[in-house]
Amino acid sequence: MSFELPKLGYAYEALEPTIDAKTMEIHHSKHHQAYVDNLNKAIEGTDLDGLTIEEICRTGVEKPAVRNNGGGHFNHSLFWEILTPGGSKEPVGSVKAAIENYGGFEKFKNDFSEAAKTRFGSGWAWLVKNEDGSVSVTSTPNQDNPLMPVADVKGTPVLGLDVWEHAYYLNYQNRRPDYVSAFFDVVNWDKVEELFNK
Ligand code: MN3
Repeated sequence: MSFELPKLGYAYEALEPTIDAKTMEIHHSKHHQAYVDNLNKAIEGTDLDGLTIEEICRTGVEKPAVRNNGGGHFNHSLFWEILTPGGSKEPVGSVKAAIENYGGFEKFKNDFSEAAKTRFGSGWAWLVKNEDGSVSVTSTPNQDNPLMPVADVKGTPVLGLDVWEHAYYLNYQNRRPDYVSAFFDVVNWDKVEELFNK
């Protein structure tokens, strides 16, 4: 069984002006496709073949090709899902309550933005659900994620932001902070809530 590139629930241009159509097209159809293809090659004929992408991230990332491409596939699949044209402005439901306990939406936004802006080089910023139902903010290098045993903060990712230059360079060039603050305009908090309750 091999992994496939997921279809987006919106058009490439639908997230403009936050994320431009060309960036979305290259990011989804080239970068993510390459992670999928290379992951399939890396697991073919191994005992990882047949596991879910979450299982692979949790247990199978000793091999660099699996870590990089398995992470790449999981991370991007989540990223596309938590974006939506126009965004939904604020957290809802259980994740809203968890963010209140964390210190509130403003504190979360500040900490998440700081994590995204200060991640040196390529990587991701995350909101993760901990086992006790609380939330933490963290970041990971490259295509690592909080499901992986190698992560500093482990938990279930419910919101992620790609801060690789390929995610924003066409529109924002070196202005990663502008990309990070614009990101909040297109977050799908209903989807974050769904992931939180899974
Ligand atoms: Mn990317």
